[in-house]
Amino acid sequence: MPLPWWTHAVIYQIYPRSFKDGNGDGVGDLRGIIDKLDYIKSLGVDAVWLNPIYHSPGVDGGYDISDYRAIDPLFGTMEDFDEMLQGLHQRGIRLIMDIVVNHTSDQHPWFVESRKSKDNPYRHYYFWRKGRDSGPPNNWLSFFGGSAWQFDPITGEYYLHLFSKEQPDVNWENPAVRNEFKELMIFWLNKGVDGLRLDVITAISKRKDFPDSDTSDFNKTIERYYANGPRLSEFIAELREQVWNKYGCLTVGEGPGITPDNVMEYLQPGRGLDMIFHFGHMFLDQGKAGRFDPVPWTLPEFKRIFLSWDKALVQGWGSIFLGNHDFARMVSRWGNDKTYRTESAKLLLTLLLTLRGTPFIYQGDEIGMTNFILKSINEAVDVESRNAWAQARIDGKNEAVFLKHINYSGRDNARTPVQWDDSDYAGFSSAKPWMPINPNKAYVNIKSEEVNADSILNYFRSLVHLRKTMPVLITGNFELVNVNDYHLFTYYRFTDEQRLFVALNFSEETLPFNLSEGNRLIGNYPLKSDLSMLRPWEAVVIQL
Ligand code: TEU
Repeated sequence: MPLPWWTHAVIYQIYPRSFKDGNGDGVGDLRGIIDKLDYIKSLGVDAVWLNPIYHSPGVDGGYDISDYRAIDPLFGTMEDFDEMLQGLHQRGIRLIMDIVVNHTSDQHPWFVESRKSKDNPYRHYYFWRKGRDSGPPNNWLSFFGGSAWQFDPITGEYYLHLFSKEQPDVNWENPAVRNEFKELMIFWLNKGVDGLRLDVITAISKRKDFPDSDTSDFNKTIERYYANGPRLSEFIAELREQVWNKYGCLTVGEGPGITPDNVMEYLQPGRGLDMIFHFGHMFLDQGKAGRFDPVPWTLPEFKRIFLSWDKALVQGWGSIFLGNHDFARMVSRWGNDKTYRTESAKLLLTLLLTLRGTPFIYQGDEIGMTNFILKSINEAVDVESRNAWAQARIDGKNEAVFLKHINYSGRDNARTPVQWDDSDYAGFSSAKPWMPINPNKAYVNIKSEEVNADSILNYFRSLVHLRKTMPVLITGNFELVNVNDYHLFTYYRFTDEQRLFVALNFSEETLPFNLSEGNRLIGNYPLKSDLSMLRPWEAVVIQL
C-alpha cells in the first residue's frame, strides 16, 4: 500500500504576519503570500502550514480567535484566501490550516454570551468555577505567567485560561462544543484545505476535578495536569470518525506534554492523528520555571531525545522540526549564528531533512535567519514575553537578566519579517513593518542567496531534492552512532537496498573522522582530498 503523501512531503511553515506584506500596511498578509507563490514552489516543498489568519483581537498573534470562519482584515479577504489556495494547488502545493481547538478569544460570541450569566446557554462552553479561600480554584499557572484562572465580576466566578486571560479554554466535555469544532473544521475542508494543524490538542480533555499541580516543574505540570486528559483519545477518535476520515485530510496535532510512552495512544490508525509535534528537544533547555528559565543542554541529551522519539514512533510517523513561530531561530539556538552561521544553518537543515519523519521548515530558516536582540524589554511584542516580565517584576527578578532570557528564548526572535532583500524594509513591505527588521538583512536575505550557488537557500533546495530522490530517507531505519559523543551527531539511514551515513559536527572543533568510505551525496563544505577529519560545523551525507 503506497504511503500517504505527507510521509514523503517537506512542509513549509508560514507565519503570515511576518512573511510578506502585500498591501503596504507593514503587516504580512495573504496577498503577500500570493506574490511569493513561485518562491514557495522553488523550494520544492509539498505543503504549507499556515498559522492562523482568522478574525482575532491579536492578543496572541492570532491564536485568540473571535470568528473561525472569517479572514481577519489584517490578512485580507476570503477572496484573497481562495486565490492563495488556488495558487498553491496550481503549483502542486497543499495547504494545512491551523485550528485552535483548546480556547477561543474572550471576544468570541460564545464567550461574550457565556460570561453574561450562570444560566446562559453558552455558560458551559467554557470552564467556570467558584474561587477557593478567596482565590483561584487551584494553583495552575498559565503558559503566559500568573494564574490560569481569571476572576470575572459579572457572575463572581473564575474561568480557566491555560494561555492568556484573553484565551478562555473551551469545554470539550460539552457535546455542543465538540459539534461546533467539527462544523468549523468541515467549513475549511469544504473550501478545499488539505490538512489541519491542531493547536494544543493534547490539552482539550480536562481533569474535571481540577486538582492542584504537585510539581513546580512547569513542563511536568503540562504533562501531568494540562495534557493527556482522560478523554483525549476519545475526542480525537470522534473527530477522526466524524470529520477527518470523510475528507482524507492530513491531521497534525500540537502535542505539548506528550511522552514517548504515550504518543502512540494518539496516533492509532483509524482513530488518531496522522502526526503530532512533540517538544522533547524544544523544552530541553527550559528549566523548572519554563521558557524564561534557561538551562544548559548537551548534544548527548539532544541526541537521546531524538533517539527515544524515533523508537517511540517506529509504528507511527514522526514530525521533525527545529524551530517554528514559538521558539528562537534554530541557527541561533542550536547552531553558531556568529562565526559559523552558514555552515551551522546548513548542518541543521541536513539534520532536519535526513531524520526519519516529515520535516517542517519554518520560514526564513532556509536562509539562516537569526535571533533579533532586543535592547530593552519594552521592545518585546509577544504576549508571552510581556506577561512573563510583568510576573517576573512582581517576583523581584533582575531586568537585565530577564532581558537576556527573552533574547535567548523569546518568541519575537522568530517573528521578525522575512528578509527578502537588503533594502530598508528587507523587501518585506513598503511601509515600516510591525516588527523590527533584523539589521543583518544587509547580508542575510533571499535575493543574495538566490544568486549564490553555495548559499544556505540553494543547499536547502539540494537537500529537498536529495530527500525526494532517496527513498531510504523516507522509509529507512534510523540508527544513531555513539550517543555519548559531545560533538558529533552521526547516524545511519538504511533499508535492504540503500545505506546512508550522516555525520554532523556540532562544534567549532576540527575533529578526526574517517570519511573515506562511500561517496558523498551532499556536504556543507567544498569537497577536500583529506578525508580524515570533520571541519567545524561540517555536515556530510555519504552513500555507503
Ligand atoms: O503553542 C502552545 C505551546 O504549548 C507551546 O509550545 C508554545 O511554545 C507556547 O508559546 C508556550 O510556550 C500554541 C501556539 O503554537 C502558540 O503560538 C500559541 O501562543 C499557543 O498555542 C496558544 O494558542
